[in-house]
Amino acid sequence: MPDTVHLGSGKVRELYALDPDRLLLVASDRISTFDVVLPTEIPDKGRVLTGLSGFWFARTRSICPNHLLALRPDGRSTECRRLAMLPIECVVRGYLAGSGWKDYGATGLVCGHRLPAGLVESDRLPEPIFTPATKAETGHDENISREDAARIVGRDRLDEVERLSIALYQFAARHALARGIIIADTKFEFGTDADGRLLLADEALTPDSSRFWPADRYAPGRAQPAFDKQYVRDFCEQTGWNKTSPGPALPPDVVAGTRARYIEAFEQITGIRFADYVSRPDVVLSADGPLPR
Ligand code: Q0Z
Repeated sequence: MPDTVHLGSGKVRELYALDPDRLLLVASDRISTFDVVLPTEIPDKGRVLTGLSGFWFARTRSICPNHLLALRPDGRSTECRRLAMLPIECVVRGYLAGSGWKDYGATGLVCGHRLPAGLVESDRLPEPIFTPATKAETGHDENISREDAARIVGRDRLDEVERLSIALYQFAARHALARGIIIADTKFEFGTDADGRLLLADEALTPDSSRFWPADRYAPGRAQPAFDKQYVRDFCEQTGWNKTSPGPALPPDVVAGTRARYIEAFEQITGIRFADYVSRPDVVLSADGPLPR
């Protein structure tokens, strides 16, 4: 890509500058598990995640404006407004999993929220909670209290991102549950434009930024299978891999099964055939589903 400056790499994504006001976010087919990027790619994973993000950005504009300008014809690249990113992760949890479950077990609290006694792993919470975290350059994001988050972004800004994050989560979780997928929790990132307007940015409501659980297998009291990475995790456990880099190469059946799960999640949530997205990525951006030919 001539005229594009590479700004940075995430574990599975690349970021480029298009001009002073616009960025290009490219989702690769790389997959990580236990925080390690594996040597084998999952074909079309980047397209699935880009299409899902685009779908949510198009449908949540009335809740919160966002950075999306266009999807590229390759289906894996998003042109977006360049923003000043807030230095916190805006996590919303509707269910008790991951670090929320750990913190609850240790203290009965999650980021300062006092939860009812007697909850079990993966329980649905009485209402979704906002649990901000710091952005760790390397290693794990760290949960922080509302007070710490307020010291970082300011009280008014924090109130605003909390309200928007909960509203975005409630909209998406309700939509996904009606289509058989539980969004247990999710992470949003916000930024401000030159006029100080707050916009939703980065990726939104994808399996890489959220926990997606198949609703038909949901049973609290144990960890839930991930919608997307379960075959990969099961395979990695079988190999006896010690979860440090490099990870194991994935056999063809694990790749095919995982690819099928990503595509299934895309089609279940969007109601759009993945093949239609590949031939015309803009289909996810029209509010009424697939466009007429
Ligand atoms: C996103 C990231 C990736 C590495 C910065 N609209 C925006 N304006 C300014 N900055 C960002 C965005 Cl989305 C931004 N990241 C995360 C993405 C590779 C890091 F593809 N960092």
